[in-house]
Amino acid sequence: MCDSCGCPKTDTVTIRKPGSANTTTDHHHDHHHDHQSRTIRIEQDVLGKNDQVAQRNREYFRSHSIEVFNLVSSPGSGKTTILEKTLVTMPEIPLAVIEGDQQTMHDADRIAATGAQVIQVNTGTGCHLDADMIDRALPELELSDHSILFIENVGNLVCPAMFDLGEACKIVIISVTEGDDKPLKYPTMFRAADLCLINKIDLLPYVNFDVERCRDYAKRINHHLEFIELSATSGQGMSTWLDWLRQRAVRP
Ligand SMILES: Nc1nc2c(ncn2[C@@H]2O[C@H](COP(=O)(O)OP(=O)(O)O)[C@@H](O)[C@H]2O)c(=O)[nH]1
Ligand SMILES: [Mg+2]
Repeated sequence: MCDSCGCPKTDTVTIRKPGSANTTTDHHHDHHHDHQSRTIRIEQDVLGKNDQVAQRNREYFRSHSIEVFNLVSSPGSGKTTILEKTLVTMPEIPLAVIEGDQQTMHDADRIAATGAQVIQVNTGTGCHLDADMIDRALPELELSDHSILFIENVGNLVCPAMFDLGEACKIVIISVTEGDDKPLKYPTMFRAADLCLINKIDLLPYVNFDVERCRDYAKRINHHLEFIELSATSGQGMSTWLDWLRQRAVRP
């Protein structure tokens, strides 16, 4: 459970048995309303402060022509592997990475092994990166003008959707081992993203994942969402992804 973003919103929780009508939870105690309004107030405070810092980050990135992508997904979808492959195959644009995880330097070590600039942010019990963490990490990197900064968020399809970091856009990654219904189950994340990478397509022959159904579900949530199907390990689709990045990078 996250200790900083105020989830879950008790007013939107429903509990249901298959085949039965919705039962909205009633949080039975005398201070129900106080409790709810306090939760909402805390959330508004947290998100309001975050948005101010995110805006400052965004202005900094814009003034230096740095294109920033916030990579969001469940744990294990292949974010770090995609980044490793991207970093070694796109030498013409300066690239840097901010890694977010609750614990360990594992991902930063993997990225550092490619020769790219990287800084790790460990969030402890926190389940997402926020704009202030990015603000504090930035002085540790020497970002060049006209570069790309990737932010690998903490593996979580829920809370990172709510936190603007000052990025140009969020990129949601789903791998074919996760099930094609995830866009319907986690709509906030798919609504917040501009691009969806469908990763691990080398495993399609072995899993029950319908790519068209996944795209259709995601389009119901976000009509503007773009898709790239790829396999970070086999390299299939990687050139489409690299072309997408090249088009987004701000030219000198
Ligand atoms: N088969 C297959 N495995 C992959 C692919 N991309 C990543 N993986 C594996 O998935 C696991 C999790 O990858 P990782 O990049 O650490 O995921 P992250 O938690 O999202 O950063 C690792 O064992 C990777 O080798 C892929 O395209 N195909
Ligand atoms: Mg990772």
